[in-house]
Amino acid sequence: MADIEFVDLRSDTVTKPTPEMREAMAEAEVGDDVYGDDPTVNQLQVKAAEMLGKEAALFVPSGTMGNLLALLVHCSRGEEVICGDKSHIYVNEAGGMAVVGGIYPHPVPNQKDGTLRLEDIRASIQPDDQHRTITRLICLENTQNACGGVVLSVDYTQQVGQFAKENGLNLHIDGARIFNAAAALGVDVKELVAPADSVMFCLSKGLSAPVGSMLVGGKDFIARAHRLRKMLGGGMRQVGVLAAAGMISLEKMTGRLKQDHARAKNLFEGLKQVPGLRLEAEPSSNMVYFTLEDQVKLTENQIIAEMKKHGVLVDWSAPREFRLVTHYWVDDDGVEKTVKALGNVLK
Ligand code: TLP
Repeated sequence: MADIEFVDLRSDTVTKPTPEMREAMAEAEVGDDVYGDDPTVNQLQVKAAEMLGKEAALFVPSGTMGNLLALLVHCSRGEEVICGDKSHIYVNEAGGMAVVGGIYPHPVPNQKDGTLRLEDIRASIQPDDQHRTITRLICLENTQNACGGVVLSVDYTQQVGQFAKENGLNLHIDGARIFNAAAALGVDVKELVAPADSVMFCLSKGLSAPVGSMLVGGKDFIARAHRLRKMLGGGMRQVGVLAAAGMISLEKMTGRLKQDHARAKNLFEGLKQVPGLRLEAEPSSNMVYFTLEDQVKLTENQIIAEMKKHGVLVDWSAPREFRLVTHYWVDDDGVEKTVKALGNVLK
Protein backbone atom coordinates (compact mmCIF):
# COMPACT_ATOMS: atom_id res chain seq x y z
CA MET A 1 0.00 0.00 0.00
CA ALA A 2 2.48 2.61 1.16
CA ASP A 3 4.83 3.97 -1.48
CA ILE A 4 6.64 6.11 1.03
CA GLU A 5 10.07 5.78 2.43
CA PHE A 6 9.33 6.92 5.98
CA VAL A 7 6.72 5.78 8.43
CA ASP A 8 5.33 9.22 9.17
CA LEU A 9 3.49 9.41 12.50
CA ARG A 10 3.90 13.15 13.10
CA SER A 11 0.22 13.76 12.32
CA ASP A 12 -2.58 12.59 10.05
CA THR A 13 -2.17 15.97 8.32
CA VAL A 14 0.76 14.39 6.43
CA THR A 15 -1.51 12.05 4.45
CA LYS A 16 -1.00 12.17 0.71
CA PRO A 17 -3.86 11.60 -1.74
CA THR A 18 -4.64 7.96 -2.55
CA PRO A 19 -4.13 6.72 -6.14
CA GLU A 20 -7.91 6.87 -6.63
CA MET A 21 -7.91 10.50 -5.49
CA ARG A 22 -5.12 11.41 -7.89
CA GLU A 23 -7.11 9.91 -10.75
CA ALA A 24 -10.30 11.72 -9.73
CA MET A 25 -8.35 14.98 -9.38
CA ALA A 26 -6.89 14.65 -12.86
CA GLU A 27 -10.34 14.08 -14.37
CA ALA A 28 -12.33 16.54 -12.24
CA GLU A 29 -14.82 18.81 -13.94
CA VAL A 30 -14.07 22.35 -12.81
CA GLY A 31 -15.41 25.90 -13.07
CA ASP A 32 -14.95 29.21 -11.29
CA ASP A 33 -16.22 28.53 -7.78
CA VAL A 34 -16.47 32.25 -6.97
CA TYR A 35 -19.21 32.30 -9.66
CA GLY A 36 -20.63 29.12 -8.08
CA ASP A 37 -19.70 27.37 -11.33
CA ASP A 38 -17.59 24.48 -10.11
CA PRO A 39 -19.77 21.36 -10.37
CA THR A 40 -17.41 19.21 -8.31
CA VAL A 41 -17.33 21.70 -5.43
CA ASN A 42 -21.12 22.01 -5.58
CA GLN A 43 -21.47 18.24 -5.48
CA LEU A 44 -19.09 17.99 -2.50
CA GLN A 45 -20.97 20.66 -0.57
CA VAL A 46 -24.30 18.91 -1.11
CA LYS A 47 -22.80 15.58 -0.09
CA ALA A 48 -21.16 16.98 3.08
CA ALA A 49 -24.37 18.70 4.22
CA GLU A 50 -26.36 15.54 3.61
CA MET A 51 -23.91 13.29 5.49
CA LEU A 52 -23.88 15.58 8.52
CA GLY A 53 -27.63 16.16 8.45
CA LYS A 54 -27.37 19.94 8.05
CA GLU A 55 -28.91 22.30 5.47
CA ALA A 56 -25.76 23.53 3.75
CA ALA A 57 -21.98 23.26 3.56
CA LEU A 58 -19.01 25.31 2.40
CA PHE A 59 -15.65 24.05 1.12
CA VAL A 60 -12.79 25.92 2.83
CA PRO A 61 -9.01 25.71 2.46
CA SER A 62 -8.27 24.62 6.03
CA GLY A 63 -9.73 23.62 9.36
CA THR A 64 -8.39 26.83 10.86
CA MET A 65 -10.29 28.94 8.34
CA GLY A 66 -13.45 26.86 8.85
CA ASN A 67 -13.35 27.38 12.62
CA LEU A 68 -12.60 31.08 12.22
CA LEU A 69 -15.53 31.56 9.83
CA ALA A 70 -17.83 29.81 12.29
CA LEU A 71 -16.69 32.04 15.14
CA LEU A 72 -17.05 35.17 13.01
CA VAL A 73 -20.61 34.24 12.05
CA HIS A 74 -21.72 33.26 15.54
CA CYS A 75 -20.07 36.14 17.44
CA SER A 76 -19.68 39.88 16.93
CA ARG A 77 -16.82 41.99 18.27
CA GLY A 78 -16.77 42.05 22.07
CA GLU A 79 -18.68 38.78 22.33
CA GLU A 80 -17.40 35.65 23.95
CA VAL A 81 -16.90 31.96 23.19
CA ILE A 82 -16.63 29.33 25.92
CA CYS A 83 -14.06 26.75 24.84
CA GLY A 84 -11.69 24.17 26.29
CA ASP A 85 -8.32 25.33 27.59
CA LYS A 86 -6.74 22.58 25.46
CA SER A 87 -8.89 23.22 22.40
CA HIS A 88 -7.31 23.82 19.01
CA ILE A 89 -9.27 27.08 18.54
CA TYR A 90 -7.85 28.42 21.81
CA VAL A 91 -4.28 27.11 21.63
CA ASN A 92 -3.40 26.49 18.00
CA GLU A 93 -5.12 28.98 15.73
CA ALA A 94 -2.84 31.97 16.31
CA GLY A 95 -5.58 33.74 18.28
CA GLY A 96 -7.47 34.30 15.00
CA MET A 97 -10.81 34.84 16.73
CA ALA A 98 -9.37 37.73 18.77
CA VAL A 99 -7.09 39.12 16.07
CA VAL A 100 -9.57 39.08 13.22
CA GLY A 101 -12.92 39.06 14.98
CA GLY A 102 -12.43 40.88 18.28
CA ILE A 103 -13.94 37.76 19.86
CA TYR A 104 -13.00 36.97 23.44
CA PRO A 105 -12.15 33.35 24.31
CA HIS A 106 -13.30 32.14 27.72
CA PRO A 107 -11.33 28.94 28.35
CA VAL A 108 -12.62 26.34 30.81
CA PRO A 109 -10.62 23.24 31.80
CA ASN A 110 -10.79 20.29 29.44
CA GLN A 111 -11.23 17.21 31.61
CA LYS A 112 -9.09 14.12 30.88
CA ASP A 113 -11.94 12.69 28.83
CA GLY A 114 -12.00 15.85 26.68
CA THR A 115 -15.28 17.17 28.08
CA LEU A 116 -16.00 20.58 29.56
CA ARG A 117 -17.99 20.20 32.79
CA LEU A 118 -21.48 21.66 32.53
CA GLU A 119 -20.94 23.39 35.90
CA ASP A 120 -17.84 25.09 34.49
CA ILE A 121 -19.71 26.17 31.37
CA ARG A 122 -22.58 27.48 33.48
CA ALA A 123 -20.19 29.42 35.73
CA SER A 124 -18.55 30.97 32.65
CA ILE A 125 -21.69 32.53 31.21
CA GLN A 126 -21.42 36.26 31.66
CA PRO A 127 -24.16 38.09 33.56
CA ASP A 128 -26.04 40.85 31.79
CA ASP A 129 -23.81 43.65 33.06
CA GLN A 130 -22.23 46.57 31.24
CA HIS A 131 -18.81 45.64 32.66
CA ARG A 132 -18.85 42.23 30.98
CA THR A 133 -18.57 40.76 27.51
CA ILE A 134 -21.58 38.94 26.03
CA THR A 135 -21.47 35.13 25.95
CA ARG A 136 -22.61 33.84 22.57
CA LEU A 137 -21.14 30.45 21.78
CA ILE A 138 -19.90 27.16 23.21
CA CYS A 139 -17.27 25.28 21.23
CA LEU A 140 -16.54 21.57 21.66
CA GLU A 141 -13.76 19.61 19.92
CA ASN A 142 -14.38 16.00 18.84
CA THR A 143 -12.08 14.10 18.82
CA GLN A 144 -10.27 16.19 21.42
CA ASN A 145 -6.74 16.24 20.06
CA ALA A 146 -4.67 17.46 23.02
CA CYS A 147 -6.51 15.21 25.50
CA GLY A 148 -5.28 12.14 23.62
CA GLY A 149 -7.62 12.11 20.63
CA VAL A 150 -10.44 11.21 23.03
CA VAL A 151 -13.99 10.89 21.80
CA LEU A 152 -16.96 12.88 23.13
CA SER A 153 -20.12 10.77 23.28
CA VAL A 154 -23.50 11.38 21.66
CA ASP A 155 -25.03 11.70 25.10
CA TYR A 156 -22.53 14.34 26.28
CA THR A 157 -22.91 16.34 23.06
CA GLN A 158 -26.69 16.27 23.50
CA GLN A 159 -26.36 17.52 27.07
CA VAL A 160 -24.21 20.45 25.96
CA GLY A 161 -26.55 21.18 23.03
CA GLN A 162 -29.55 21.19 25.36
CA PHE A 163 -27.70 23.40 27.84
CA ALA A 164 -26.74 25.82 25.05
CA LYS A 165 -30.37 26.08 23.88
CA GLU A 166 -31.68 26.66 27.40
CA ASN A 167 -29.20 29.50 27.79
CA GLY A 168 -29.70 31.12 24.39
CA LEU A 169 -26.22 30.11 23.17
CA ASN A 170 -25.07 28.45 19.96
CA LEU A 171 -22.94 25.32 19.77
CA HIS A 172 -20.06 24.89 17.31
CA ILE A 173 -18.13 21.64 17.02
CA ASP A 174 -14.52 21.64 15.86
CA GLY A 175 -14.90 18.22 14.31
CA ALA A 176 -11.58 18.18 12.47
CA ARG A 177 -11.72 14.41 13.17
CA ILE A 178 -15.49 13.97 13.66
CA PHE A 179 -15.53 10.90 11.39
CA ASN A 180 -12.91 9.30 13.64
CA ALA A 181 -15.19 10.04 16.60
CA ALA A 182 -18.23 8.55 14.84
CA ALA A 183 -16.24 5.46 13.82
CA ALA A 184 -14.97 4.96 17.38
CA LEU A 185 -18.49 5.25 18.78
CA GLY A 186 -20.02 3.15 15.99
CA VAL A 187 -22.68 5.81 15.29
CA ASP A 188 -23.80 7.77 12.25
CA VAL A 189 -21.97 11.09 12.25
CA LYS A 190 -25.38 12.80 11.79
CA GLU A 191 -26.47 11.64 15.22
CA LEU A 192 -23.25 12.84 16.82
CA VAL A 193 -23.51 16.38 15.44
CA ALA A 194 -27.30 16.78 15.63
CA PRO A 195 -27.17 19.14 18.64
CA ALA A 196 -24.66 21.50 16.96
CA ASP A 197 -25.53 24.68 15.09
CA SER A 198 -22.34 24.36 13.05
CA VAL A 199 -19.56 21.85 12.51
CA MET A 200 -16.17 22.07 10.86
CA PHE A 201 -14.54 18.85 9.70
CA CYS A 202 -11.37 18.13 7.74
CA LEU A 203 -11.12 16.19 4.49
CA SER A 204 -7.38 16.23 4.90
CA LYS A 205 -6.08 14.43 8.02
CA GLY A 206 -7.55 10.92 8.43
CA LEU A 207 -9.70 11.19 5.31
CA SER A 208 -6.50 11.63 3.26
CA ALA A 209 -7.49 14.45 0.92
CA PRO A 210 -4.48 16.66 0.18
CA VAL A 211 -6.22 19.92 1.16
CA GLY A 212 -9.55 21.13 2.43
CA SER A 213 -12.16 21.22 5.16
CA MET A 214 -15.92 21.65 5.27
CA LEU A 215 -18.04 23.98 7.33
CA VAL A 216 -21.64 22.81 7.71
CA GLY A 217 -24.71 24.39 9.27
CA GLY A 218 -27.98 26.13 8.46
CA LYS A 219 -28.54 27.89 5.09
CA ASP A 220 -28.29 31.41 6.52
CA PHE A 221 -25.23 30.55 8.57
CA ILE A 222 -23.45 29.17 5.49
CA ALA A 223 -24.48 32.19 3.37
CA ARG A 224 -22.81 34.49 5.90
CA ALA A 225 -19.73 32.25 6.13
CA HIS A 226 -19.51 32.27 2.31
CA ARG A 227 -19.21 36.06 2.23
CA LEU A 228 -16.59 36.03 5.01
CA ARG A 229 -14.62 33.30 3.23
CA LYS A 230 -14.24 35.71 0.30
CA MET A 231 -13.15 38.47 2.67
CA LEU A 232 -10.42 36.23 4.11
CA GLY A 233 -9.18 35.34 0.63
CA GLY A 234 -10.62 31.84 0.61
CA GLY A 235 -12.55 32.08 -2.69
CA MET A 236 -10.64 29.44 -4.64
CA ARG A 237 -11.77 29.47 -8.29
CA GLN A 238 -11.25 26.14 -10.19
CA VAL A 239 -10.97 24.19 -6.99
CA GLY A 240 -12.89 21.14 -8.20
CA VAL A 241 -9.47 19.49 -8.53
CA LEU A 242 -9.37 19.44 -4.73
CA ALA A 243 -13.07 18.80 -4.20
CA ALA A 244 -12.74 15.65 -6.33
CA ALA A 245 -10.34 14.23 -3.76
CA GLY A 246 -12.77 15.33 -1.02
CA MET A 247 -15.56 13.31 -2.65
CA ILE A 248 -13.40 10.18 -2.36
CA SER A 249 -12.73 11.11 1.28
CA LEU A 250 -16.46 11.11 2.00
CA GLU A 251 -17.38 8.13 -0.13
CA LYS A 252 -14.47 5.79 0.53
CA MET A 253 -12.30 6.93 3.42
CA THR A 254 -14.86 7.47 6.20
CA GLY A 255 -15.56 3.73 6.26
CA ARG A 256 -11.98 2.65 6.93
CA LEU A 257 -10.99 4.77 9.95
CA LYS A 258 -11.46 1.85 12.36
CA GLN A 259 -8.32 0.30 10.84
CA ASP A 260 -6.31 3.34 11.93
CA HIS A 261 -7.80 3.07 15.42
CA ALA A 262 -6.90 -0.64 15.62
CA ARG A 263 -3.34 0.18 14.56
CA ALA A 264 -3.16 2.92 17.21
CA LYS A 265 -4.11 0.27 19.80
CA ASN A 266 -1.42 -2.09 18.49
CA LEU A 267 1.11 0.71 18.60
CA PHE A 268 0.05 1.51 22.19
CA GLU A 269 0.44 -2.15 23.23
CA GLY A 270 3.85 -2.35 21.55
CA LEU A 271 5.13 0.87 23.09
CA LYS A 272 4.00 -0.23 26.55
CA GLN A 273 6.76 -2.83 26.36
CA VAL A 274 9.46 -0.23 25.62
CA PRO A 275 11.37 0.72 28.80
CA GLY A 276 11.50 4.46 29.42
CA LEU A 277 8.03 5.27 28.10
CA ARG A 278 4.95 6.00 30.18
CA LEU A 279 1.64 5.36 28.43
CA GLU A 280 -1.65 6.08 30.11
CA ALA A 281 -5.13 5.55 28.71
CA GLU A 282 -5.54 3.22 25.74
CA PRO A 283 -6.16 5.28 22.59
CA SER A 284 -9.81 5.76 21.66
CA SER A 285 -9.08 6.96 18.11
CA ASN A 286 -5.92 7.35 16.02
CA MET A 287 -3.56 9.07 18.49
CA VAL A 288 -1.05 7.57 20.89
CA TYR A 289 0.48 9.88 23.45
CA PHE A 290 3.42 8.91 25.67
CA THR A 291 5.71 10.61 28.17
CA LEU A 292 9.44 10.02 28.63
CA GLU A 293 10.40 8.64 32.05
CA ASP A 294 13.15 10.51 33.94
CA GLN A 295 15.62 7.71 33.15
CA VAL A 296 15.56 8.76 29.46
CA LYS A 297 18.41 11.21 29.04
CA LEU A 298 17.91 11.96 25.34
CA THR A 299 16.16 15.22 24.48
CA GLU A 300 13.01 15.30 22.38
CA ASN A 301 14.97 16.52 19.35
CA GLN A 302 17.61 13.82 19.75
CA ILE A 303 14.89 11.18 19.78
CA ILE A 304 13.32 12.70 16.66
CA ALA A 305 16.70 12.67 14.87
CA GLU A 306 17.50 9.08 15.92
CA MET A 307 14.06 7.84 14.90
CA LYS A 308 14.53 9.43 11.50
CA LYS A 309 17.69 7.39 11.01
CA HIS A 310 15.49 4.32 11.59
CA GLY A 311 13.04 5.53 8.93
CA VAL A 312 10.35 6.76 11.32
CA LEU A 313 9.16 10.36 11.64
CA VAL A 314 7.76 11.38 15.03
CA ASP A 315 7.11 14.68 16.75
CA TRP A 316 6.82 15.90 20.30
CA SER A 317 3.65 17.58 21.55
CA ALA A 318 4.89 19.08 24.86
CA PRO A 319 8.15 18.87 26.81
CA ARG A 320 8.87 15.15 27.41
CA GLU A 321 5.64 14.20 25.63
CA PHE A 322 5.17 12.70 22.14
CA ARG A 323 2.08 12.21 20.01
CA LEU A 324 2.04 9.51 17.33
CA VAL A 325 -0.84 9.50 14.86
CA THR A 326 -1.92 6.59 12.67
CA HIS A 327 -3.53 7.08 9.26
CA TYR A 328 -4.04 5.54 5.82
CA TRP A 329 -0.31 5.53 5.01
CA VAL A 330 0.73 3.67 8.19
CA ASP A 331 0.31 -0.09 7.84
CA ASP A 332 0.97 -2.99 10.25
CA ASP A 333 4.64 -3.15 9.23
CA GLY A 334 4.94 0.56 9.98
CA VAL A 335 3.60 0.01 13.48
CA GLU A 336 6.03 -2.85 14.09
CA LYS A 337 8.93 -0.85 12.69
CA THR A 338 8.10 2.07 14.98
CA VAL A 339 8.00 -0.04 18.15
CA LYS A 340 11.33 -1.68 17.24
CA ALA A 341 12.94 1.63 16.38
CA LEU A 342 11.92 3.29 19.65
CA GLY A 343 13.16 0.25 21.57
CA ASN A 344 16.55 0.62 19.85
CA VAL A 345 16.77 4.39 20.26
CA LEU A 346 15.97 4.29 23.98
CA LYS A 347 18.19 1.27 24.72
N1 TLP B 1 -4.23 20.05 13.96
C1 TLP B 1 -2.84 19.82 13.65
C2 TLP B 1 -1.94 20.83 14.35
O1 TLP B 1 -2.39 22.11 14.10
C3 TLP B 1 -1.88 20.63 15.84
C4 TLP B 1 -2.46 18.40 14.05
O2 TLP B 1 -1.37 17.97 13.63
O3 TLP B 1 -3.24 17.75 14.75
N2 TLP B 1 -8.95 21.49 14.75
C5 TLP B 1 -8.24 20.46 15.24
C6 TLP B 1 -8.82 19.67 16.34
C7 TLP B 1 -6.99 20.14 14.71
O4 TLP B 1 -6.30 19.13 15.22
C8 TLP B 1 -6.48 20.92 13.63
C9 TLP B 1 -5.11 20.65 13.06
C10 TLP B 1 -7.26 21.98 13.15
C11 TLP B 1 -8.49 22.26 13.74
C12 TLP B 1 -6.80 22.89 12.04
O5 TLP B 1 -6.78 22.30 10.82
P1 TLP B 1 -5.86 22.86 9.61
O6 TLP B 1 -4.47 22.36 9.89
O7 TLP B 1 -6.47 22.29 8.40
O8 TLP B 1 -5.94 24.35 9.65
